[in-house]
Amino acid sequence: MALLFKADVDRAGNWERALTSLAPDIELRIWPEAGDPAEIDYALVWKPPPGELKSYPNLKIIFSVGAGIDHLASDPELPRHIPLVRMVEPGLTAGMSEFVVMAVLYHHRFMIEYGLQRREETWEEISQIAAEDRTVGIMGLGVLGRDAAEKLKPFGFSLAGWSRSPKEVPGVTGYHGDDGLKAFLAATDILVCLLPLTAETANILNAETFAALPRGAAVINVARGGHQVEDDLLAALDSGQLSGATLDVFQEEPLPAGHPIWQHPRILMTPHVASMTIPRSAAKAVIDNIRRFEAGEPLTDVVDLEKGY
Ligand code: NDP
Ligand code: OXD
Repeated sequence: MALLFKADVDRAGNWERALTSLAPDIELRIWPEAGDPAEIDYALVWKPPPGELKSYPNLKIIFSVGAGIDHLASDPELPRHIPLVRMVEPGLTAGMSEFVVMAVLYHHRFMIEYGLQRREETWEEISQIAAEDRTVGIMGLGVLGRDAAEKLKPFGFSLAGWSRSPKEVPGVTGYHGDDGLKAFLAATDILVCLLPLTAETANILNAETFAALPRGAAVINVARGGHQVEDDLLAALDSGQLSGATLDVFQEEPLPAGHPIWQHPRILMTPHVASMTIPRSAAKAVIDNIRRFEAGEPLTDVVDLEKGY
């Protein structure tokens, strides 16, 4: 039995240790040293070259190293009859919630304003706002959105969530579908995007969306760059409709040299690191699913390619 690994070469050693200690019976092959393609049963991948996955005739499961699978789903040659499993693992979830809490607090406690003051050597208090008087609205109430909401609860924020189908999350006011979007945005002071990138959600962070938020709202995008229309975001920041943004993802990554986002004083940016899959905990998620498959049990976290997530 062989598992092909094609992902971040820097951490291949960590993955190898984690996978082989849990499943010594599974032979690990690190791409491009795949050996005989017919011997590959499983593939664990992040951004494989387009068309690559169709070259393994006996592939049984494709595992994505990331939670988002948009880059795999957009491969026209993806073997769509093979189950595609996205990454759901506690390390990735915990890291994302840490980042979201950090960014929400950054905007809530006026760190953008104080950063601007500091540049001007200005010393000025801004009245604190109680957390309960701020609504954090999370777009996407899936694995990551729900955990972020749980981690924000102890601070006392008012919480809202927007999903495709209705969701009951205690302590979170739920909105759903296109019909629920305007009301969700109108209620949101700090918007967090944790949606998958699909045909429906592409460019959703646009001028119309920003205009539907209360004036001075902040936007945190930790999902995909394809969700944001960057010119609209810059215009909304420059007009004061938005007070600030935290961006971890960009339409083009790495962000091109000279792009206005690099220097914008109202943007906190990071290079697509809001969260990372942790090999130790992720290997367990992968091996558990392989064992389920071997036992003829249903797999968990299989992507619905029709929905795109
Ligand atoms: P899930 O699939 O668990 O959740 C997706 C959520 O989005 C669901 O609540 C779903 O609604 C909702 N949704 C999907 N389409 C729509 C739509 N058209 N309208 C309204 N709501 C919609 O995903 P995860 O929480 O695991 O991950 C979310 C994304 O985060 C990933 O796809 C990935 O792109 C990104 N990510 C980014 C990372 C980074 O470092 N920047 C790291 C990890 C992930 P419903 O519940 O009704 O199905
Ligand atoms: C993911 C990511 O989707 O890291 O997991 O972006």
